[in-house]
Amino acid sequence: MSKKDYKRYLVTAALPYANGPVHIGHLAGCYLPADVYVRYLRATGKDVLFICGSDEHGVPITIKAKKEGITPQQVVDKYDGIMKNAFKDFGIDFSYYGRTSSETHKKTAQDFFRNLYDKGVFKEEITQQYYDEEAKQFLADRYITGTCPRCGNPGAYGDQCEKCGTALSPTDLINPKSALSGAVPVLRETKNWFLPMGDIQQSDMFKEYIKRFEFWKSNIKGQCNSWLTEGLQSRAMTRDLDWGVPVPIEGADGKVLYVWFDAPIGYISATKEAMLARGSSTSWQDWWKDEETSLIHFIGKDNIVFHAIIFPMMLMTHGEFILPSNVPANEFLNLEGDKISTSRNWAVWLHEYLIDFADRQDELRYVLTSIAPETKDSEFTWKDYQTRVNSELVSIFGNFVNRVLVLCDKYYQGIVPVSNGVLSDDKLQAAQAVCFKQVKESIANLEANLESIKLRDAQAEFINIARAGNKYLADTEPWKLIKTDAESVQVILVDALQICAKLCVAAQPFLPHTAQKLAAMLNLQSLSWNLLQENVIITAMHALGKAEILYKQVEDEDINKQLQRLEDIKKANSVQPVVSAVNELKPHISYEDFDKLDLRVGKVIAAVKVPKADKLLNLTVDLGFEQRTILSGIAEYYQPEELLGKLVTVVANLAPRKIRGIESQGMLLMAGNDFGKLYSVGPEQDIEPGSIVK
Ligand code: B3M
Ligand code: ZN
Repeated sequence: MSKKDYKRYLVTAALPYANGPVHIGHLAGCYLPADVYVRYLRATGKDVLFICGSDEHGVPITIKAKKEGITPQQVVDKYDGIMKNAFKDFGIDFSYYGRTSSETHKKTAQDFFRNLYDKGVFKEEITQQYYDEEAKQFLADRYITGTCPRCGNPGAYGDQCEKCGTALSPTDLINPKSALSGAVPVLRETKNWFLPMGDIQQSDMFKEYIKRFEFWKSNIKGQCNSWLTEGLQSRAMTRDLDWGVPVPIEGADGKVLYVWFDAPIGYISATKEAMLARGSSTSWQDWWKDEETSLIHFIGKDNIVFHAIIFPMMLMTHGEFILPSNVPANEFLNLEGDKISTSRNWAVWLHEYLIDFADRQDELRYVLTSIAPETKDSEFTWKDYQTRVNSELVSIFGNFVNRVLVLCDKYYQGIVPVSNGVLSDDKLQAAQAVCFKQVKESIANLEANLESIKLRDAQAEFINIARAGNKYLADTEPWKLIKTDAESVQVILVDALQICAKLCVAAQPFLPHTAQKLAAMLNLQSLSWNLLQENVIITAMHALGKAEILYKQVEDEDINKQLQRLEDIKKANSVQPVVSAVNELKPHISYEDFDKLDLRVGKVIAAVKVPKADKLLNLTVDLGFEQRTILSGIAEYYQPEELLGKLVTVVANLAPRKIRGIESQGMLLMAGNDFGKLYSVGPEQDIEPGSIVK
């Protein structure tokens, strides 16, 4: 983001699908960073609106409804409430939390569509789509299953084979079946309205807009640029479904808006509702139509293209709206060595955390910000949670504050003494100078990092302030000095109180519950951010409040309970696939059949992610006599850099196949089952690339 100072800040956090509860991956991905940033802006006195809400349309909702045997409306009613409450209990302080099933939203989304339609923005196209004659409806990609043409997995979906990672379209599937009725679907013609993204990409307004990518985080810039280099394709903004916002034009019966068309408009409709609740039907426009507003979308990395490209294209073709000034997207958070997964129940659920760790929201906030996946995927483990809470929050921050308040209570009965600021000898003065310098530097870094949304680094500086305070006490030992030099002790403790006050102010974005508690202990009325620049916040004769312990130790038994829970889930998950693996031994083949395979040892010499395909890696594999490009569906299991130099087994005579426009010239052998990690199969010893495997 440029350093421009805006009149107001409209911060959004991705609207979560109302089809399941919130877990730590969601929090670390966008809700917590958005909340930290918003709390910072508010503390600095900025005019901020923080918008979120439930995304209640789309196939994920209808699938959940089918699974639970209830209606989509019942699904969203249930989860909207659960999510909203969990966010609130955790201290994600939205200005407004809306929902996309609201009337305001329906009207706003329909008006938006109509506006673009009337301008002639959309291209009408007739395409062939699968239709279920029994269920009497067109089938969304996820509703069609069949055999993967690539790996033979009989349970592949119409948009993707989860076994080999190949991105598919429904017509690629062998023996397609409707997941609704089991019927064999038939192809039927249907008309839909497409956003011509390729054309918009060429427009001057789009070219002007993408200049701002320059100021954005490199993960977003990188993903966007790779989409743009590949060239954008038109995408249907309407779908043949019965759950969603009806398409508001003639001849569109039985069609709804594409969920990614309506959902981001949810930010606008929620803003309207927020302003209506404040008594104004027009002021929402200040937030969406005034260039003095900075629009910032916090999202997870799987939502980048929708927020950085498609929604801005919608906004710019509409013409009345501002465009995002930043889209801070985080990467993914893993849990105890594995990808977080709702369907496998591999998650730390927020509502469960809030029960097991009642009133310890800030501990989780602290840990999640410490490990925030700001630049690459990161990992949550309970052991690390315990270590960070105990050795940082408890031992550094909590301990410092407690020592200062206990000493002030003991020596001065909680009434701040007079300090002339001058210490009696060189050694004490040196300790004081070191401390002041460190605190000043840390505050400067903290602010710079918050400004540029590097929250992980910002929070580290916060702890550094407490660390400097602790060191000051350790160097000067006021508890010993009190016997010989009471005047210096007054100076030291008054200095330390100023640091406590600064910590209280600076804690607000990260640890809001703690900031409140500490403000009561220090008896501070204002926590304005400007106070960080003051030398004296707490003056002589000020009455301090009652000292309390800020954080409890996380005990072994606390985390063992959580680890046991995960262990149980792992066991439960591992039962089925073993059975199916035993069942599905394939029929015999002849030696001649086997001999047709040309298996070679290859060495991975380059590996990159394939843009837009979460599961695919593009590998360059050296076979000794030549180098091959091989696409492999293992991005979930391997970071590209882990593969560099690895010896792998390549099916070298597999006919080349185009995936995502890239020709894959072979396949890697991988070992694994349907649920866990895949492991590459390679020779036991270092051996020449190109060696034959037989
Ligand atoms: N509900 C996708 C998701 O939860 C989607 C975000 C919408 S933001 C407008 O990942
Ligand atoms: Zn497959």
